[in-house]
Amino acid sequence: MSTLDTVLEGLMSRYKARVPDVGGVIGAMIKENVIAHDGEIENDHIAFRTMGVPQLGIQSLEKIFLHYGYTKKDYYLFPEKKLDAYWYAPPEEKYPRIFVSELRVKDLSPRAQEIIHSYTNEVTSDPVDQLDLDDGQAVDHFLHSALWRTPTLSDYRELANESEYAAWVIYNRYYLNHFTVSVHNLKPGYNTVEAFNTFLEKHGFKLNDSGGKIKTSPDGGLSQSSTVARMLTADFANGEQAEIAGSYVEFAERRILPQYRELPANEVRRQHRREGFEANNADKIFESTYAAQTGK
Ligand code: OOG
Ligand code: NI
Repeated sequence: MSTLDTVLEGLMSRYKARVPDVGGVIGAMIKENVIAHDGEIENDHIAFRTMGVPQLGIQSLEKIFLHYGYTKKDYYLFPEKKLDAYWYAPPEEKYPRIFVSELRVKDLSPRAQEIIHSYTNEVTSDPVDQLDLDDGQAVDHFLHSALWRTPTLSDYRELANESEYAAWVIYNRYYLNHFTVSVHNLKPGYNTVEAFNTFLEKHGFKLNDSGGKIKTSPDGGLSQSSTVARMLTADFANGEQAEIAGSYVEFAERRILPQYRELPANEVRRQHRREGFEANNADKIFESTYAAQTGK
């Protein structure tokens, strides 16, 4: 097994244990014979959220995946949510793309910046520089260990008032934010986001409806939907507990590009389909962990 395999497996196993909808969706797919019992799910991409401070953020986290052969691709800006993001193409088709976003901390109010820095200042130098990136266990451990002290509930709530993304990262850190079921290679009846949403709702999954349940790029090539993050009981400092948003599951359909529509079905590969992401889709998908969605 390669180091990248070890790291991805570690991320997925923690994520499955924490997000009941992951096992729920996979179980429903097996039950309806959408995939075989031991069947693989094509993972379109995974996503991380980060704090944009000099020693952390995208520039830090990306070093891990660049080391494993990922290539940095397009940039996206989310002015209202105060976020920057990039996506990364994998070294081989069998691996998922990676979407990494970052909070533009400097654009927040002085008080929100003060709260964030009180935590992130505990990290005095870029922690990825101290990691042996060829040691998969060490990287796995890093991605699932605390970078800063456990936040207080009042800091969490104060941040959430200004940026729900900030509050999410202060508590959840580098836990996987979502993985994404690629639907276009599934069997007919399930191979569009529209059909897959019908299947999900029949099985009782709640979908993010910000901007509509299906988010489609202007070129028509990329459609996405996602579940609403379920609440989990979080342990805050001083023994306080509260229900907060955890992670969610996403679904993506990449259509065949116009110039390849005549290809025989068995010759269609990833490179023949719509690549990358779409800022307007992503803007709404972020809200899968926001109170307006999770409170429904
Ligand atoms: C990421 C939201 C955007 C996509 O595929 O466009 C996204 C997040 O919630 O952190 O996943
Ligand atoms: Ni996504």
